[in-house]
Parts: sequence; structure tokens; C-alpha cells
Amino acid sequence: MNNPAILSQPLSPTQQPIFRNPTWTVDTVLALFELPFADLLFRAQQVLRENFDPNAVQRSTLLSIKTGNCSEDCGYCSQSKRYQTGLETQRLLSTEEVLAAAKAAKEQGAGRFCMGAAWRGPKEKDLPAVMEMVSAVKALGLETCVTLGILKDGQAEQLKEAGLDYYNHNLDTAPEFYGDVVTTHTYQDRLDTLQSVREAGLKVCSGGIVGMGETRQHRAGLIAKLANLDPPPESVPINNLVPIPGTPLANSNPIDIFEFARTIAAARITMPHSYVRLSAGREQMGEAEQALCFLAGANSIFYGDHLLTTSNPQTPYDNVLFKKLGLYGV
Ligand code: SAM
Ligand code: DTB
Ligand code: SF4
Repeated sequence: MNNPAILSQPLSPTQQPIFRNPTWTVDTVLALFELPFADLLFRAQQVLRENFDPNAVQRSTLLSIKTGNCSEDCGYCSQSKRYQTGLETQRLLSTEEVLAAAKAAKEQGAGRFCMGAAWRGPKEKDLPAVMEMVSAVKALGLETCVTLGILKDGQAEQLKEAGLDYYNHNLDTAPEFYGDVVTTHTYQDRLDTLQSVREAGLKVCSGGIVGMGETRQHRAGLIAKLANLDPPPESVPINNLVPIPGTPLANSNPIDIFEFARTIAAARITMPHSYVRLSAGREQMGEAEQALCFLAGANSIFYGDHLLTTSNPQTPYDNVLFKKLGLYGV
């Protein structure tokens, strides 16, 4: 679909009023997706360069602090108790275990440490232990992020008190496709948690997954929803589905790399001040495919051998790739 309002813009996007504080509609985001590939990537590079050092890449290391046995039915997830994925479950780690992993991440150069729990949301009794982890990791001089699921009133404030910087909670896909992927909670539940995170003064990390059988319109719908959050998330992880045997999405058709790069470029152009993270699925990509994603405006990665339950490129390989591309980690 061609949208003349966007396509007729001269090639200096952030100087144009429409790109300043635009309200993105699904159609205007779709118009970006439908640009010729080089035009789209050129615009994305321009927006990146107008707002960031284009060769600096933010690095976050992930740790699963509570693994598996989750009540929810997210169709992509290895950690739902509803699917036979062969995952070894793990109760909440101790602060000492978390601190050891955070110290190692810091030594490798990570700037942020993200702790993920396979919960629908944290129970009141779980929160003190997580708060202790956050304070301890923060004291190492790392930025802190947690992803714990849906938050109840007051929980975001408690996490903020403990020194938390970011809360990750993904919208994951367009509102109209969400029910095809998850039935145990709603899109509105996710929006409500994002709102309570903002109101508590935390920074927001929110993105999604592509390659779940969604259409381009759904991908544009996800990007429009994220870009219209007010303000948009500071961090936007774009995950490429890692197919997990035993889950309903195990046999999803892999997404074309150009369509994946287009999704990254659309995120970059619509959220000019956000870090856009090339997230899960990097291990399944070659170096050239990752380089394409950086050209499309990604300026953040998950760094370290593990995501939550699946693997990520080994640190030495990432260091070599950064060297080849002249990128440096921050
Ligand atoms: N339970 C919390 C929640 O659902 O928000 C936090 C953990 S959950 C695993 C965090 C995010 O990881 C999901 O929202 C999804 O975007 C991503 N994710 C999970 N499994 C994935 C997979 N197989 N491939 C790509 N991304 C995945
Ligand atoms: C995000 O958007 N991706 C990360 C993090 N936030 C929590 C998780 C990716 C998980 C990939 C599949 C796994 O390792 O279980
Ligand atoms: Fe549970 Fe989160 Fe996995 Fe959904 S994505 S099953 S809520 S761990």
C-alpha cells in the first residue's frame, strides 16, 4: 500500500514534521514496509545517524532466574507447562547465583543485565527476593532489567525502589493476532502492565516476535502500537522466533531475512530515539544477515552465550563480528 504522505517525503526523515511527533497508523507503517528495500534501509540509517553514534551497540546479558513450569500458554514459549518441550525447570535462583552471572557479564563488557522469570506475574512473596537481586546487580554498576510478567498494583513501585532501571514486557504482535498466540492473558493486560511500569518511573523495554505466522499487516500493527506508546519504549527488542519443538509454533515458516530487516527498519524510523535490539534468533543468522539488521538500524543485542532457555552466539564470535564491522559495544 502506498501512502503518498510518506512516500513523497524528501530523504531527510526526522526534519519532516510528519516524522517529528507523528501518530503512526498501521497504514503509514505499512507504507514504510512497502518502500523499495534500499530506500527503506537508507531512511533507517539516516534516522539512526541523526540520533545515535551509528557504530555503538548497546549490549544486554540475559539470565533466566526462574525457568519453566509457567501457567501461561504462549504458543512460542519453551517454558509453558502446557507443552512437552523437554525443558529442565529451575526454581528461583539465589542472589549469590545471580550475582556471579552478573559479574561475569560485566567482565565480558555487558552494560545491562536482564533477569527473566517464567511467571504469569510475580506473587507478593516472590518480590523481596527479586528486589534483593536487582539491588545487588545495580551495585555492580550495571543497568538492571527484569521481565516477570504481568504486574499488580504497587509492584512496579517496589521494583523501582530496589533500583530497577528497565522493565521488559513485550506486546509481541499486533492486537488482532495476539489471541491466536496466547489465550491465558490479553493484550490489554500487557498494555496495563506497561502503563503501571511507566507510572512508577521505570524505563520501558517492549518489542515483539516475528515469524509466528503473522502477516506484514500484523508486523506493521505491532510497530504502530509500540511507536504510539507515549512515550515510546526506550528499548525495543525485535525477536526472530526460535522454534521450540513441542510448542504450537514449532513448525512456523521461518521469516524471510529481508522482511525481518524491514521490521527492524520500521522500528528504527518510527522510534528514532529508542534502542532497537536485534534479539532472539541471532544464532540462526549468518554474519551478513546480522550486518543487514545493523544497517537497518538495530543498535543493541543480547550478548552472552544464552538467551533464557536457548543459545545465543558465543561472545568471542560476537567480538569478531563487531571487529569486522567496526562496531563497538557500550
Ligand atoms: N514471562 C514473562 C513474559 O511473558 O513477559 C517474561 C519472560 S518471556 C520468555 C519474554 C519474551 O521472550 C516474550 O515476550 C517473547 O517476546 C520472547 N520469547 C519467548 N520465547 C521466544 C522464542 N521461542 N523465540 C523468540 N522470542 C521468544
Ligand atoms: C526479549 O524480547 N527477548 C528475550 C528477553 N526479552 C527476555 C527472551 C528471548 C527468549 C528466546 C527463547 C528462549 O531462550 O527461551
Ligand atoms: Fe510464561 Fe512468559 Fe513463556 Fe508466556 S512467554 S509461557 S508468560 S514465560
